[in-house]
Amino acid sequence: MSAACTKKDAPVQTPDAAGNYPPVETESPNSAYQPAFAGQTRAPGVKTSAALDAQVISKALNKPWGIVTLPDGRLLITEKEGTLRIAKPDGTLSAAITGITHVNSAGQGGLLDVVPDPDFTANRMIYWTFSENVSPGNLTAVGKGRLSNDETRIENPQVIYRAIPVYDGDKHFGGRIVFDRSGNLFVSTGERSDLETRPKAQQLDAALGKILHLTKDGQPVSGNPFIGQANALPQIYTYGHRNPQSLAIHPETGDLWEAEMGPRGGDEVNRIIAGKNYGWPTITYGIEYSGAKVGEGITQKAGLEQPVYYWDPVVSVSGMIFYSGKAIPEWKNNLLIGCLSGQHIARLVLQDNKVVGEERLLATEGERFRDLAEGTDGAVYAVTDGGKLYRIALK
Ligand SMILES: [Ca+2]
Ligand SMILES: [Ca+2]
Repeated sequence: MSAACTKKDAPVQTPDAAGNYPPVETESPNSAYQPAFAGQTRAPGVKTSAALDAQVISKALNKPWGIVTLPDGRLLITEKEGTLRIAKPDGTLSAAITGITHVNSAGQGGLLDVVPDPDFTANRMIYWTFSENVSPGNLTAVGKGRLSNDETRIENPQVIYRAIPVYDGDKHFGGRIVFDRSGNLFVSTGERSDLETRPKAQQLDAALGKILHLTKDGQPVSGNPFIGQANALPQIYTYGHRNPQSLAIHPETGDLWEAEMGPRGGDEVNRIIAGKNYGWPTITYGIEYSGAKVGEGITQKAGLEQPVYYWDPVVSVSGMIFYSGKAIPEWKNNLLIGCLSGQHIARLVLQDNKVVGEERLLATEGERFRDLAEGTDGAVYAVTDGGKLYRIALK
């Protein structure tokens, strides 16, 4: 099956002199807020010029959440209920890989993201995030273990980090995990959604609503910004996040980028700088799902970071990657973001750390795109809530 990348019934558009199209979003915003700078939302539309081919190479995944490429080109995929699968680039799936226990898969929880160790070929270690039952509730936790030689189970699973405090809820676990270039981990946590826990995104004695920087043993990375500060957790890297569902390292600058689900009209992309406060819930674009304003209803405050980009209405950002340009050269260093309610893959063109172009890919598929990976072949692989695995390459 081949998929077009724009709506079949979309009017024929012609680009302006700069090659830009109208912004891809045509709906009215949910709020009356204005952006802090030009291009912070509704960037010019762009269109991939090469002909793309998107194939559904498997429909047999059970609620996939995270996908990542292994050094041999196969894909490691988490399933929310607590299992993993390995997919070959042709879509052939392994049996369910077991051994990860104590996963609470209620609501938005479950076995979430996974990454292989940078030395995976030698040590077969993997690291994952999950929502763990811890009396009297649950929390986002980070585990590690070894993929058995026969690839049927995870050996010696250990929990290396628990994002306290425990809370009895089923929302906003965050849960992306990536390696930095030094062999340490970045992990995102959500603020657990409820008004009771929301303020903890601003509190440094709680690991909710944070980006954490951890060693492979869950310890603070040397140089973390709050080490030695009273009443601050030394694993914290940045704070003021709502539900960060996306982390990726820029292939050239090495910067960490993040995207998070905001309130109604407030999904964000951020460039993450150690020690900074990304604002939630003190400042935000968008409004409560009830229609009320969030807090004081302000979008800017001195000392709090502005998002690089935001969407109003939201697209429900999920897993994202920077694309290398290997097989699709015109996407080099673009950000590709799986969107859930938006039911497309957002392609953002960046220049000087700003968004200068946006495209919606696979928007006619009707799928909630949960996470993406770039294969060693340069193809983009994407998993959907409906259990599909896509392979996107040039025609
Ligand atoms: Ca991933
Ligand atoms: Ca923010």
